[in-house]
Amino acid sequence: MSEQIDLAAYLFTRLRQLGVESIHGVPGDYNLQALDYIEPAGINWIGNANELNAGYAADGYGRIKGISALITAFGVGELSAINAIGGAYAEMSPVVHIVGAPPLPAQNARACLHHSLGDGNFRIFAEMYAKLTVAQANLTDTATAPSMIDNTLRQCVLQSRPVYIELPTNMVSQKVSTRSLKFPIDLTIPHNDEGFEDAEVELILARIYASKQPFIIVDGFTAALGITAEADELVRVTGFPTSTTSFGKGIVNETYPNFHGIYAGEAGKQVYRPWAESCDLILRIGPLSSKGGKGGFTTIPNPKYTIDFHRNSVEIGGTNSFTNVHVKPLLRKILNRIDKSKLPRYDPYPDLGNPRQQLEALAPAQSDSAIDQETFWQRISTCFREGDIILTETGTPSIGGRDFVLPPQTTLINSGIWLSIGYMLGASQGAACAQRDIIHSLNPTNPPSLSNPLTTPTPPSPRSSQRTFSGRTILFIGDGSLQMTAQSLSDTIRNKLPLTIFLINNDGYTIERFIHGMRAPYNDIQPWNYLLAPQYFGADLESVEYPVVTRCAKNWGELFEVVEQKEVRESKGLTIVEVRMGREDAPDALVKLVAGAARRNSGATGPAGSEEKAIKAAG
Ligand SMILES: Cc1ncc(C[n+]2csc(CCOP(=O)(O)OP(=O)(O)O)c2C)c(N)n1
Ligand SMILES: [Mg+2]
Repeated sequence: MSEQIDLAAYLFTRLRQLGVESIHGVPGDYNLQALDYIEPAGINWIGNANELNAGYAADGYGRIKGISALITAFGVGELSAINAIGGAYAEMSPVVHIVGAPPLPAQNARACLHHSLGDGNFRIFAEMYAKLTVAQANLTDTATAPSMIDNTLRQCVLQSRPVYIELPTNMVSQKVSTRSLKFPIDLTIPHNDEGFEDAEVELILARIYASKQPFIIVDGFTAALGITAEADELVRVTGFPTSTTSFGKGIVNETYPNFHGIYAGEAGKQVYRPWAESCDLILRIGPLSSKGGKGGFTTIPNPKYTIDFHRNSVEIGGTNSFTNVHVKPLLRKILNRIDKSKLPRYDPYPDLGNPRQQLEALAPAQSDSAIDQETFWQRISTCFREGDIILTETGTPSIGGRDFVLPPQTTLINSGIWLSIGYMLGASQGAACAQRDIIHSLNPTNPPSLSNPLTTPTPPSPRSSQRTFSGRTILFIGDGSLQMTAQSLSDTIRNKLPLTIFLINNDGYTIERFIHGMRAPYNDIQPWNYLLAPQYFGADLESVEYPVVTRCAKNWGELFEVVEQKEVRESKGLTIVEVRMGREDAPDALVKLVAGAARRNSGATGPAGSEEKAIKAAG
């Protein structure tokens, strides 16, 4: 083995070792030379049509695989991707953003180069990115570059947030030592101080044993913190009534009898709220925020009785906060020590509803009736299978998807706070790609055919405990959102990624109509011939290997017929099912949620009054 390697080869080898098997991005100055090193490192080049979609796709890939990479041009490319990186930061997705920077001599000479602002300042974009990434590396020195790369990648994985690497063109083929490549990057989570952790564990266990009405809420950061398995075990072992937030949906096995759907405060099911508010212990795992800034600000039943498990801290009762305690080993120790005989038992068990039974209790839909938002999300759940990756875009899909009844071993991606529409179309391309890469690497008949001996196959993501992959990625997206990033379909087709899209065509921005301007022209959009998109984007409509299936359903009868079709169920290629729904139809939860938003927009801070009044004011 040679002792030296080109710097770009070092970087891509490290990425491959960490599990990046496909890389997203767009060529352009000053990254072209670096792109030549991608394939030799055993990484597949996706080649997106634009950087924003590439960034969204990298985010989706990272949420499934535990790491992803994106490469863009300096200035123009990186700024196009910055919305995606902001979202990855906010929602904890591990994306390595590599920027091909101008050669150092030109930077030092403050040359007036294209893709710069022309003022000789080459730091400005890095400064912007420093605010949206957890670590940065500017690879200007061969002596320090390997350790800078290693440290940056380590932070990306451990903090599950984006990082930023600048690779000046003249550095690409500079030689660096291969010494560290022989050892994997150390990804071990720091140990907790023994005595301190013991005290924590005993305190939390004492609170659990003393409680009379405990409740578990699993939130969306659970996956990013790598504690999916621990959360699932806690739910199973304690048998405590459990909910997730919409961001955390799909993380724990939703077939457990003690799983009761989404808890969403004032926007959720009302039968549930008084019970939740009278709980004397709420264990919140991986909360998005400690202040409960979502679900209409009412998603924490009672902060006084809440124990929040964050990445590096535990907050008890909203007052007592322990920092520098790593949640994974802490939860593991709690699970190891838990004495089941001391756990409080519900007798009788509260009637909190069971999503599966609610689905079974639905009256059969009338074939010729319009497809309604109130029951669509439950009814479509019968199509889901173990191993599916399901995405719901902001708009009626993300709210409606709260009612999905998920089989075990499924992953749901739902935006928790960034809510940038169009994200899910790119993310679904990335997730489908990650799923394909995982299936490929899990198959023992597919040994890694890598020309670079330093790249070794890596196990799939530590983020999820999902071990079954169906090969299907299923996206629910509104017409307005699809129009934002439609070119992403081209990336999916180009890479022959299996993807099923349920396009909710309700003729515009329905969620916005409910917030403000029900019939206002700014909530209308240009109606597209959506089902012609594959043709426009150059899909081979005759292909057997990558079949393109497009269908439209205007009523329940048509929808049931479509989803029963073999080619739709198999979903081997690109499948688009256009689902027509009413412009002014929305799930009940959305009506309540936006009523809260409308109240706040008008300056109100008090508790919910009449929902209808607020809606009327909003419309
Ligand atoms: C990048 C971005 N621009 C604008 C918005 C504001 N916005 C939120 S939802 C929405 C409409 C979504 O419409 P559609 O996808 O058709 O879903 P629907 O509610 O109609 O089902 C808009 C414009 C946003 N969240 N993100
Ligand atoms: Mg719409």
